[in-house]
Amino acid sequence: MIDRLKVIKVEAIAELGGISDLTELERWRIHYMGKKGQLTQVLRQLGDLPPEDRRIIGALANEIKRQLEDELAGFKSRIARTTVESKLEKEWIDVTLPGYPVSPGRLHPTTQALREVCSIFTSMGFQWVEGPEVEWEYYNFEALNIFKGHPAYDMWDTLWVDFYNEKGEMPMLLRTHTSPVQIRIMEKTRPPVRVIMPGKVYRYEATDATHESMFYQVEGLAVDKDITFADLKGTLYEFARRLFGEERRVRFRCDYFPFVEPGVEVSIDCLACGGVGCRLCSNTGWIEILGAGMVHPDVLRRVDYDPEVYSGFAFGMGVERISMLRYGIDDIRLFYSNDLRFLNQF
Ligand code: FA5
Repeated sequence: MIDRLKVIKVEAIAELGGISDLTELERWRIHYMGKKGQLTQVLRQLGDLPPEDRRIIGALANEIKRQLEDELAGFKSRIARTTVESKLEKEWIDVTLPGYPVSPGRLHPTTQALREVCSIFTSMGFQWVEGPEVEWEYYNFEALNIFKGHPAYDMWDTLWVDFYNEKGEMPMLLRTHTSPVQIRIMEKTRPPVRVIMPGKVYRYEATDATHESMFYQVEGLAVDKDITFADLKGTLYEFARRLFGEERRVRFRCDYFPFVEPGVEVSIDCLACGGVGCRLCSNTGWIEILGAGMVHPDVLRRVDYDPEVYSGFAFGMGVERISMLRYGIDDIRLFYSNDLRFLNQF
């Protein structure tokens, strides 16, 4: 039995030398040390031996078993090491290579213009506030003196939302201008009020080179004792000069908005031709930038401001149109068509 054990040991170690993968190794283990393995069979027969032989042969068999187990463990760790090494060899990367350039992006031209416009007004003491884009009919129209059936409803072709107040009487809409924020602010505050209200507005209209169905406006409102039309003019002159340059001329002409009295349209002399007349200004020499006026007394009354004590002015401008003028952009649809060739220029 001793010879048999020695043969098993020599054969096992020799066989191990020719093994190259883990599957073969497992087969080897089962062959020698599995339940019916060569070595296991010898160990099973130990019980039949006289005690003296059992002690000697048992010690030898256990010693051989331990040696084979050590060989097995050593082999496994060698295979694992070479597998990792060859994997590293195959999959190496050069970590010193420069990465792909990542474009940090930039602000959209509308955002740039909006921030510039608002920073001019905040430097004059106006506070920046925002209101909801989905608005009640009351704030968008009635609170601003635009009543049902009034022809002024047509001035703001509206996108209605299928949602009503609890009584089912008042629908919601996508606000057609930023003027409803005037009412929300005045309802919550007492004069003096000086706010600018930027945001998105929506109109149900066919788009063309100067009309979008979604665009941005910046609204302004100042209410206090003794505010006059001269304050409105002074503020808007200052704004136009700071945004478009010291040499700009500003024109005020009568216009109609139901929530102001008097109402005006404000234009600057054409940046392209200097006022002589060209295609950009339709040969008039002037380009309209905003609507404005003195807050109508009925609007003040509706928010519980006494028009005998308080007066105010308001204005509203289209932000994309301001950018178009400054950069000579001839089609408003470029702003939201996501063409990087256009956007990268700003
Ligand atoms: C108004 O929306 C008034 N709420 C402005 C106002 C506020 C008047 C406070 C008096 C007091 P209007 O519809 O004219 O007015 O629009 C104001 C500006 O928005 C226009 O001068 C123009 O610059 C811009 N605008 C109007 N319609 C469009 C459109 N479809 N696409 C892009 N810009 C537009």
